[in-house]
Amino acid sequence: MEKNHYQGLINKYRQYLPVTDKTPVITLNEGNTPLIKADNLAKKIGIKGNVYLKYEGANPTGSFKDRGMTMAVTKAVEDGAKAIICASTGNTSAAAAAYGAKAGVRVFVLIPDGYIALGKLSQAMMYGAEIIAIQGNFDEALEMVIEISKNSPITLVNSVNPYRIEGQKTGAFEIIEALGDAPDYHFIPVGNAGNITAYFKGYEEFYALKKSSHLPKMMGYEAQGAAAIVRGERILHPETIATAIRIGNPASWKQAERARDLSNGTIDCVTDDEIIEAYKLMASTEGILAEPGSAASVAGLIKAHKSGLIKENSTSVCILTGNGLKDPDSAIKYSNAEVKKTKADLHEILKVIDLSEKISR
Ligand code: AN7
Repeated sequence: MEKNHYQGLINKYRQYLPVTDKTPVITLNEGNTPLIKADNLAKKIGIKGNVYLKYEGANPTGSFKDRGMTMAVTKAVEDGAKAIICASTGNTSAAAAAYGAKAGVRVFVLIPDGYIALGKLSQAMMYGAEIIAIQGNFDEALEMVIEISKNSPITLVNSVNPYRIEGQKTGAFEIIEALGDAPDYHFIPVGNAGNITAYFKGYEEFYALKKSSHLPKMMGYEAQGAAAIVRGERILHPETIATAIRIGNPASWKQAERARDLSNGTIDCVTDDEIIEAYKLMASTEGILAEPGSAASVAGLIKAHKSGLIKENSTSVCILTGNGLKDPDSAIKYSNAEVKKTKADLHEILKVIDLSEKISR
């Protein structure tokens, strides 16, 4: 194969990952996602500094989960697994289903019935996963798949599987390589807290290798109705419009607190209204549609800026964890757009196109 042909994050970062030359790499060429300078957004928020958006929606199944899943499925196959299982608010199930299809193993996914975005469900169905929708939430589904994987020959591929974290830490490597150093602030949504754990591991490893001069402050944001870490207690009935992070008992709770404390960062929460505002602002100012759960990172940036936490001339990176196309229902529900219907008639159409209206920013 062409030497310059990008072949996924395991091949790119194999020296930092637990693989050997004999490991059968299961890849969809994930990773290498765009880091987009968001000057319009920064200006709109009032930030005097650099803001970048890491668009993880550009991964093959449309979310950051692909980074973890390429490693988890690769290692499962290396270890002889014939089946994998996960609990999911949607994106993990889509990624597990896709990498499982590529590997030729059976894939079982447990999802909370009625609480996963349509795009994610359609992906799991098309990739051929065996889908079980439970009358319960993600936390209950996770407890069950942990139990099932303990007692049967099915490999668990949720982020409690350490290979998931290994794959996902490569996001931090890419950011350091793109910027030439770590950013000052790293904004990230927090659900099960695997991703904040993974990014901090990546930042710590490259810092130890002197590829960066400092660690970024890790700024994690839960949804207010699911803010277990912020409130210091398990939330039995988490609620938020951001179904991706509708999680009340984060599995990597302690590791998230460790990342916060060692980096002098924060774990805070944002309301559904703040999430929706950020969701719309990104799309309208930057042309970037990320899903509501991802918008928690930008909502966090706005909140932190309002509290005076962002130093002038600093660099912030927000992780946009999932593609907005995953959740067309939310896009249609929360956009202010009006679809104007007319006859297929030039005069009628020209009446609708009102050139006295200017685009404002
Ligand atoms: C778009 O798919 O937990 O804090 O089962 O889909 O590492 O859990 C998804 C989580 C952020 C939170 N943004 O990441 C699942 C699942 C999006 C997500 C998160 C998720 P973690």
